[in-house]
Amino acid sequence: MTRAVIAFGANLGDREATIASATRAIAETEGITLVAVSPVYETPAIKDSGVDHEAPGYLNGVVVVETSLEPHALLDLLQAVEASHGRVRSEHWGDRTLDLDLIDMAGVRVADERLVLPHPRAWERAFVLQPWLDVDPSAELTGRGSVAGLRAEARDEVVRR
Ligand code: A4P
Ligand code: MG
Repeated sequence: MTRAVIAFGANLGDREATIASATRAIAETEGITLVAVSPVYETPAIKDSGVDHEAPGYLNGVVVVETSLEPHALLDLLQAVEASHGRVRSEHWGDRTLDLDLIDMAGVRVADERLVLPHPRAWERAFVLQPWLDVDPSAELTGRGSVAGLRAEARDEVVRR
């Protein structure tokens, strides 16, 4: 079993209901045991151009799991759960009902056309680091060091719900 951190983000539709339903779908999957579900944070949308206060705000958080799935099989699951919750891919970093990102899998490194692990932008995102820290104060991001240290440097704004 490998510990994996999955980040969720939603900024369209009934965000709480989507997150609750997606968490349930992940937890019910064979080969996955839910370890922790973080508090949820309200966060302004980050676009290529920076913070976009005009776009609908996000709810963000993380779930920590133990899994026997290989990284790509876990990504397949996350994409299936996104699809079953109405995710449509159009604009890059566009608004979405649900985004599920694989953040870290306990030291595993992957870099291919489908999957980059650890997630290349997690280290600088308070909307990932803060909820992860809440459920695991001693967490380490593979190759980047302590989540607490990274969180202290992250500038984006998160407000606990
Ligand atoms: N992919 C590669 N590595 C991974 C990984 N570790 N986890 C590939 C998940 N997917 C991974 O993702 C595009 C492709 O990345 C997938 O086909 C997968 O094979 P996507 O979910 O289709 O598109 P995306 O999420 O728009 O792209 P991207 O670049 O992953 O975006 P980010 O970095 O996830 O950012 N602002 C706030 N406040 N909160 C947010 O949650 N999220 C984003 C998306 C932007 N702004 C945000 C938030
Ligand atoms: Mg994504």
